[in-house]
Amino acid sequence: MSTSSNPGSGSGFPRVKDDSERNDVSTTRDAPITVHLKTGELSGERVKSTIRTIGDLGGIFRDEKARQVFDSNAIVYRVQAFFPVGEGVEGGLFWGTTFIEPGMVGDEYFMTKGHYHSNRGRGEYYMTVRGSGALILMDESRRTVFEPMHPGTLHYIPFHTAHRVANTGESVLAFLACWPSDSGHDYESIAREGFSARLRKVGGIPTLVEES
Ligand code: S6P
Ligand code: ZN
Repeated sequence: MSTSSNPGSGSGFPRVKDDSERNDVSTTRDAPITVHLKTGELSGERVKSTIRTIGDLGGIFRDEKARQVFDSNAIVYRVQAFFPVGEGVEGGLFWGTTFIEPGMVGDEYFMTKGHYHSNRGRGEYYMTVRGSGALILMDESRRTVFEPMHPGTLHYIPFHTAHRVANTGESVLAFLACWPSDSGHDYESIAREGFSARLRKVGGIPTLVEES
């Protein structure tokens, strides 16, 4: 099969005209994305970043007073992601890295908000590249478990499963993720019902403690 040449490739990579509905073989050839394997950092013109601060995480931690002691602008985590097609498009895949700072709110580790995929029939992969942490998984019968995360650990998140990550170490935790572009994020169910257990530091050890 012959491949068509890219007219702009001699003088660098041309900008992609429309990110949202693209579905052709030049998606990353025209505007490459690279992953720094030691840090997880993504680079490329089309990488988008999101930051979550302590102020964004009201209602997430058990000890609300301990959360309010922090500067509300303190960063808890940030996400870099590549969306080759629009959010909600069926058949595509997204890629991202999440970086969680070390820290504690009361006896809970800095962690992500956590979500189900709005389209419950969508799974996901995570792979840890830096630091140590825990992937907390809860199925729809509200059974919660966690998997330890260390550089190189691969985590399959089954569909119909809420997921959240806590940084249990003393340095930044970074993990790569790949998920279907029609997954969506259901944060509301977590805001309303929470996880059935919280990962707390008990006697110095990350321990899942059932909510009473
Ligand atoms: C997306 C994937 C991750 C999270 C990220 C932040 O499906 O699971 O990219 O979005 O780890 O977590 P959260 O719960 O704030 O979206
Ligand atoms: Zn997800």
